[in-house]
Amino acid sequence: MKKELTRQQHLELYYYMRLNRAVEDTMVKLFRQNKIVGGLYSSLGQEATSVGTAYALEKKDWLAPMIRNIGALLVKGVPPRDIFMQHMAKYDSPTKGKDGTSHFGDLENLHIVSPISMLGDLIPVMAGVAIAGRYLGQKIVSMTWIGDGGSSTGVFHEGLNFAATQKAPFVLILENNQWAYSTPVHCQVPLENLADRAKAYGIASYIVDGNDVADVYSTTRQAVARARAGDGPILIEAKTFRRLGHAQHDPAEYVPKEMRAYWEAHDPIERHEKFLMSEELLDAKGKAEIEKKIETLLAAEREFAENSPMPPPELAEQGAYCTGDDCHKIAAKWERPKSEVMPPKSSVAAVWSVKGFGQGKASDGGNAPIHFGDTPEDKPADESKSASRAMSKSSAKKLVKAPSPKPAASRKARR
Ligand SMILES: Cc1ncc(C[n+]2csc(CCOP(=O)(O)OP(=O)(O)O)c2C)c(N)n1
Ligand SMILES: [Mg+2]
Repeated sequence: MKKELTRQQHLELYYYMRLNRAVEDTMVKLFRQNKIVGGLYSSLGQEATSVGTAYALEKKDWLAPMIRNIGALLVKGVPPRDIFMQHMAKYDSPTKGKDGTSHFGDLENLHIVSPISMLGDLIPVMAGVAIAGRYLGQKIVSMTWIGDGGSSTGVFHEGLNFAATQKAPFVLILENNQWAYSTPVHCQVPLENLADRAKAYGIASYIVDGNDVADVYSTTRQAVARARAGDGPILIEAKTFRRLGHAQHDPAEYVPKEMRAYWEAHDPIERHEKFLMSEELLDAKGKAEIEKKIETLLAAEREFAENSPMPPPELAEQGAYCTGDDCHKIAAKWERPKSEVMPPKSSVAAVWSVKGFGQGKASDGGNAPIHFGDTPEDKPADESKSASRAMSKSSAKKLVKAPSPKPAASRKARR
């Protein structure tokens, strides 16, 4: 798979992984200087997963990061200064100092949905984003990440089931870093491969070596293309390892030494660098240039962040409640005149659509699992209302027992 990538792609993946690590190293220094006001989570050793997956998206696509996805934010175009200021709760940060970690997004330009702390909740949200994009004819794909621990939440399953049923163009990255706080995977889920969770929802899945950036990228690219083409959601399990504790406060002494040693020997940046050198895609001079570029960039970004003021006290009382138009300005980007796609003309064929979607038909032409039958079109509205009223009174009970109820009546009986 490595050979499929261009030299530029290989080098960009390397650059973003190095940038990801350098940004987090800088934040550890800031944390130790007491300049970080919130929690600080590390993605040390997981950079290939964050970077390789996000790199497979197009500019118009949407993502929602989790705490260990700073790499994905950098790939999507978030400047390091925003990440520093956000963690330092500075006034110029995306949340103007109101949040001390990674709870920020950019709906207008970068198409990033802000995460919240509740694990799994981004899954139905991003499924919704994917469906909205389809409705607007935008051909977008949405992506979010979930941990091994987070994959056991109820909303993971509800969300994935919803996305699968709706055939949402959505890619979910299950970042299996072997630990959820101090709980190892085998103590919280009886599966060898977490990708098998996809089987429950009838969707495709992949397993990748989460520490091999080229593998992560190539596989995610395939998944993104399939989702965009209408194949429905796809789950990718990236097998990787959380090299540090849950956050700065956790020395993670519960991790067996051999396990740590194994994964340290599979560092994603070192592995990719070795590959680049052996293929003569990078040499010592090129490496030094990349290091210098990152050092210069981060020095300037850090200086900007440190010089940004703390928010004024009066800001605390603003923005707590929605104030109307000045609060949320999320405007849909319509590709066609609204009148063409809004009711009553919403039956106009979409620019891009899933075959059979909305007509009760599955992609193979058969009835979709959620199909209850077509409403007869030839009856006047009043007549069909009174017919269904009569049905509900006199025959609903009988219909529940009937071996093959008429579709419209079965819908009534289920209520
Ligand atoms: C619904 C929910 N339950 C519990 C928590 C508390 N919590 C935050 S992170 C975490 C561990 C998550 O582990 P995992 O999903 O494997 O992600 P990792 O930290 O390894 O990246 C827990 C239990 C939460 N934020 N949300
Ligand atoms: Mg985990």
